Amino acid sequence: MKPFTWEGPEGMAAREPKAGEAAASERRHLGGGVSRQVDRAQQYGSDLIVDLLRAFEVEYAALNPGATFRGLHDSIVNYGGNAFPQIIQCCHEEIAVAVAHGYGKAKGRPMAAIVHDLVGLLHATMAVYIAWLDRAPALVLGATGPMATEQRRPWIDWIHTALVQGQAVRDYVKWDDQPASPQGIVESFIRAHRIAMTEPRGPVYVCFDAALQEQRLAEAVPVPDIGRFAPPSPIQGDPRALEVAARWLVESAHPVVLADYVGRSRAAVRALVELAEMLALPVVDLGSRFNFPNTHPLDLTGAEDDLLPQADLVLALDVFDLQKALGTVDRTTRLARPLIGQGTKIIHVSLNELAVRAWAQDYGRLQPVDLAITADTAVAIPALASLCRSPAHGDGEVDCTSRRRERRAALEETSRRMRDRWRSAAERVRGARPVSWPRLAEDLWAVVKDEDWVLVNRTLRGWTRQLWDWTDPSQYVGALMGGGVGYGVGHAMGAALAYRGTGKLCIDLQPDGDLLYTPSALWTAAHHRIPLLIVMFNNRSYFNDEDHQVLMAKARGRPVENAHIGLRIDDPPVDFAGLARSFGIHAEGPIGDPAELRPALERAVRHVKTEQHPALVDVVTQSR
Ligand SMILES: Cc1ncc(C[n+]2csc(CCOP(=O)(O)OP(=O)(O)O)c2C)c(N)n1
Ligand SMILES: [Mg+2]
Repeated sequence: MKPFTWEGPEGMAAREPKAGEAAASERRHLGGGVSRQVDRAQQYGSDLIVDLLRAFEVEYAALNPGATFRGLHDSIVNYGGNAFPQIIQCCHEEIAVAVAHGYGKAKGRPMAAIVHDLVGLLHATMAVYIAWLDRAPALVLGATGPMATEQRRPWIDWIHTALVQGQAVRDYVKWDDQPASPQGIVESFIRAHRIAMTEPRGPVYVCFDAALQEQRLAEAVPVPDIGRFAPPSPIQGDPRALEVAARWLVESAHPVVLADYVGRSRAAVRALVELAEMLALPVVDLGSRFNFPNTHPLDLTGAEDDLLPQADLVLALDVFDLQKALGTVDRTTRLARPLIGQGTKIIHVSLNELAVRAWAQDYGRLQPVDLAITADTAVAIPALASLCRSPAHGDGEVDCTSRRRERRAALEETSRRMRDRWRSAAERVRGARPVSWPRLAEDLWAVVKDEDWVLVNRTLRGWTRQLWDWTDPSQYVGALMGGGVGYGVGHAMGAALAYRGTGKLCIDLQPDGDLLYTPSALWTAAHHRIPLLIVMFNNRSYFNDEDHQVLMAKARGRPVENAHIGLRIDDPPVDFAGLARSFGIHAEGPIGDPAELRPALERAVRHVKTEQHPALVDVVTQSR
């Protein structure tokens, strides 16, 4: 009997590359120097790890090398033939994990990041934390000096070994383990994969003892049929609770939908569109994923300040931080104020309760909710839509049909007016020098709108959503949830790896300060021929914080002229195009004259498409 496997939310890749397509294209460009001889007989503990990676079709392993996994490194290359997984050589462990994070999000299944013992793991920690916050699957594989102390090399194997290493990330991975035998490796790996892929998804860490990796196996250890260890089917909400939610939705006069992580599943987005159309619901996309097409007249993203105070019901779908979603914050006092009224009912459908840990306070402020439903929105939204469609929730005594028609007309009008405002605001700054953010969004749109594009890092503070047509979940991999700077380019490269060979044009909207943390990622992009269009919005500042210093100065009556100290990146200005070229990447800039922008973007897009290689355009922009 074949084991039942639930297919899970669809990955967002437009087309799976054919077997070996991406690797073959890379080999063509990397040239010779690689022995074709591959040893296919499993002999060592680390060969077994490669068999497991291959069984799960793990395409890539991002790594920075280290002696504690020299066994595994050798096995990937000489036993696995550097395919499934293929090594993605990174210059920093934070980049390696960011790549795995971006890939897992875009592909819907994990790749591996291999991090050297304690020092590599400690470098990787912020990236692991961000993957955790973003609920993205990632296999973080680590290594340790031998636990059998007599097998340790003096000094280095002691200073780089901790008891137990997983503790460094335990509070922000879904699971960690350190198997102690070949059979233990099998069980640990399979369990880790399943846990990473079970919603809410996340990174896992498995640490392999160096001696166990290098141990000669008396006989080959078989990998079981992994089909029988698939993740469980998704969690559906309590039917009675869904019934109540459907009734409240149907009866509400002023409902508002807030959608945050819904876009993990294409089916959920489809069902949300259906639900919104059926009941004339305004949808606000909070942006952790692509949740709702902006071309839909019921997309009211940006109108929440007007809608929430009127709302009698809020349907929150997979919202990361409810307090933030339901209110507004005063930047000077840091105090949050709710936008909803006292009597607004709140329904929250999410998996948040399953991701609570005591260490990170990522669960946010305690928020009263009238109906909390633990469920995966991938199955709960379709269920809600079908309940609302059923005759039991028909019009009843209230004339819902005409009320909804009126509501929809009013919402469409609000949406039209909001879009007109955005276009006029963009028009007003079109000629600004250096380039304004809306101008950058407009010129880039003109260049990519006929491409099969996907935004793999940022949105230009929403301008691309406000001025472009976002029609499909595969056009945006979602926000970087961690707010940790230094992360964008690695994450973007991971997503671009997931899409390599699919014909999609991957676009990284890249701030300057962020890139300066991890510029060596550009070398990896060039070396592995990752087709990625990097468009910088370079304001020559850590401007987010400059803004805070201005605010402090004003609040305290201190000189605003000092607010740039420790924050500007303009003396000297960084030559990002020169930096990128030094890593072997086609690059242009700095471009501050808006008239030069579009031709440079056109050349860069052509380069990415024809050469299947990264390109960077350094655009000097307004601060914000
Ligand atoms: C690892 C880390 N260090 C510091 C910060 C504080 N921080 C938040 S935004 C920001 C500025 C980032 O500059 P840039 O990427 O150029 O974006 P800009 O604000 O200029 O648009 C900093 C330093 C952070 N969030 N994460
Ligand atoms: Mg900046």
